[in-house]
Amino acid sequence: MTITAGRVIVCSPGRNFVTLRLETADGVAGLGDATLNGRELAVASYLNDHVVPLLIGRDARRIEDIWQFLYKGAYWRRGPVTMTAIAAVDMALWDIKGKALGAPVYQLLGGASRDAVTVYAHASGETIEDAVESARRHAGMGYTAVRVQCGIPGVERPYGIARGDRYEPAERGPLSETVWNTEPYLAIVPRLFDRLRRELGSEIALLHDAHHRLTPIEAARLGRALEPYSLFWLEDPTPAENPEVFRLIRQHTTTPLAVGEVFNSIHDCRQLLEEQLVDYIRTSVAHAGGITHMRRIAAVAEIHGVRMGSHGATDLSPVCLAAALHFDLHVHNFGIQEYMPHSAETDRVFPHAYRFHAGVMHPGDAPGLGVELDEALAATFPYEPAWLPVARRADGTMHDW
Ligand code: CS2
Ligand code: MG
Repeated sequence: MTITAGRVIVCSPGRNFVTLRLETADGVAGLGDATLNGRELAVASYLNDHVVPLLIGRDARRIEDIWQFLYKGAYWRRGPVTMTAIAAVDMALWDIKGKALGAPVYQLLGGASRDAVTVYAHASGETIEDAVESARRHAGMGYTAVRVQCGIPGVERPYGIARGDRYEPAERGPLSETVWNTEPYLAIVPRLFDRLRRELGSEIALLHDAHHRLTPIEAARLGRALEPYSLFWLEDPTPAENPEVFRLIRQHTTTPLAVGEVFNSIHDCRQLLEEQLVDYIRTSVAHAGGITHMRRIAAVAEIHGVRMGSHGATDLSPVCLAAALHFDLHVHNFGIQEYMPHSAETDRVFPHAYRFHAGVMHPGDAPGLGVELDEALAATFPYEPAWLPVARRADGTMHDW
């Protein structure tokens, strides 16, 4: 099982993806997702220039040792670029191991802890009425959980509102600057959830993403205002670089909190877990060191009564979604998985075994991760620079996007 080659494939079937393909002397190849939205080529270079040359000749079966080799061996630890590159190698090695042993990855992890993985959909609309309608439509498609975002009076292009049939934050062409205003946001979100509960009832799980835009006391105020509507979670209420600020939010509200989509390591999560300052950790397999490192985060979360809820935006490729589904199906302290269906072009470039039915997903039973990459088709969708927008307050001050 000697690694003989590693190739980085950058393609843009609707949006940019970076994929690592590792090959072995036995003819078994594996895929890993290395997409870091808006900073794609940095990871491609890290892999091509600094990782792949070191992998040639190594035993692909030694997943743990290769993880430690890449993490400790670089001397420079953590950070999104490094951890995304390590994650891509890790996913590809689990894929290879599964294919070599003829087993889906979730079986290698210890088998299924549940029959299927509950996912939440994205519902959104410019107005409360449109957002409620979108949530109702998703409930009609079988989803039992929906994240709901709506437009904010006076805020042009707020976060999370679908344009056309899907939400895609990265934009091709010049960088766009949006304007943010917290007060009208804090006023409208409780009204949105009041309508949702009145119209959709108490059964459906409702989620909301504040996308790191609030100060701790604003987040506390929103959490408290949302308590009557029993959210499944309030996501990224405030930037989480300093975990201590979550103490203040916790003092004021029982609305469950979720964080983690920009985390890269267990060290980002540790204090939040130890002090039980959050209820869900939402790290992604692609940005937090792969399946190998996600297992460690989940193990620490479990002893503190915190559940996992993998980030699953469309900027994570089908390879990452598959890896997340194998992990979710297995991990005992699973919460919920985000699911934003990829575009038809993306699905054609990455044929996959995972499937959605009636609000739940299953990774399928194909050996490995169960995702392939049609490289000839991928080559017809060359990389196109794209940027995540930035946000400023009305007086021009940079704000968290
Ligand atoms: C988001 C993402 O899915 C989510 O919860 O917060 O859409 C996020 O904005 C993107 O993944 C950024 O790349
Ligand atoms: Mg989010």
